[in-house]
Amino acid sequence: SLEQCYNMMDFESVASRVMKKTAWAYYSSGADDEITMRENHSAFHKIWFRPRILVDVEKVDFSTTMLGTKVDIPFYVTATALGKLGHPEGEVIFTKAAKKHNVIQMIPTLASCSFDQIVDAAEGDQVQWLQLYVNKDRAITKKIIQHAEARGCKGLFITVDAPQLGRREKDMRSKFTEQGSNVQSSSGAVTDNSQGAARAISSFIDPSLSWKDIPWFQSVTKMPIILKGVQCVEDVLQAVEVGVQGVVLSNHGGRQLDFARSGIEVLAEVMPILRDRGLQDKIEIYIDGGVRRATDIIKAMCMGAKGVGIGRPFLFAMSAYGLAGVDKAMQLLKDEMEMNMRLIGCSSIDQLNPSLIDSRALNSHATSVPWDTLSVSSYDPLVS
Ligand code: HOC
Repeated sequence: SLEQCYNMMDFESVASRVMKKTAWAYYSSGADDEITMRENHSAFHKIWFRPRILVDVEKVDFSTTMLGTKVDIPFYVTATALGKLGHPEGEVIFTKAAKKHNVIQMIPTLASCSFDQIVDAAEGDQVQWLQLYVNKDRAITKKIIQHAEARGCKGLFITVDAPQLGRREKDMRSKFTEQGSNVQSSSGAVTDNSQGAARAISSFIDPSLSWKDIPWFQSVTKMPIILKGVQCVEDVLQAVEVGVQGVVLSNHGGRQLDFARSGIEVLAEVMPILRDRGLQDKIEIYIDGGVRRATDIIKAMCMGAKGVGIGRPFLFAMSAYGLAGVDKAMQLLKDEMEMNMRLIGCSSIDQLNPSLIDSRALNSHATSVPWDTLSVSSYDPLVS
């Protein structure tokens, strides 16, 4: 029951049992052997705390700002496709939970609800961002961007890690046929259901997208532009160079290139170089992938992230318990955050800094990811 969910993993466990097999396959799958998907969370296990003691932590405030918006806690609901696979109300559940907890929702291009439904579900001055897959037809892309800006979106997150779809074999095996989604109308997607959900919805995406296109995006919108899916410091430096406002160090939840490094590991590469060059205030650095605990959030903030994106845990909470599930998931993260801030001796986000962690083990690729053969080969081609 919901009362018995004590952490993000509990929601995942319930979702794996209550979701339709095809829907579970789509949400839970990663690319190839799913090494990156598992490493995303395991990488946080290589970072340990160096707490300070005898600090007054009676009052703890973990609010912060992201792209100028004040939020209660340094996470945002990152974009995940096809919310109605998990729950008939789809992404508007995230909108409502994000409002209640005062965090930002990133609206996916490939949402099940229409973009306008998701914006209409927002209340008052609630802030939303747009995640963009760039369509081969730039007129469609321009229309989507300008509509989002007109409807009040405060950030444009362009996905740059998906020129082609990764192989998610669980999803491919489930031969998904999707119903009840308006993906086709909102994104121009072409449908081919024979290779799994992801392939069915992704053929409209432009693989020729390049750095040369960035000035065009800057010319069609005043929204801050953030590149989502950056994976090394060279590309962060180039992002600073072209004048975008942020990057998300992300490997798409381990769903694209297997053996891509975790966001937190890339952060460890990026921040010292940005600081050395005095560029740390020129760009906001976000990470996503594998965030399951407030300690993960705190580690990223200590290393210099501006915030973290959380995707699957909220999808699973929604699939298991609807709005009540997502509400509880967010509250659990807030509760964990308050306690762990106290335990490391910090009463506000600006006190988090690299001296509070020991991340020396992080860049060692003697990875601790358990090799779970079942997760990649539980299907028996002779039987199914
Ligand atoms: C090549 C485009 O983000 C997912 C979604 C949709 C994928 C589109 C990839 O399943 O990861």
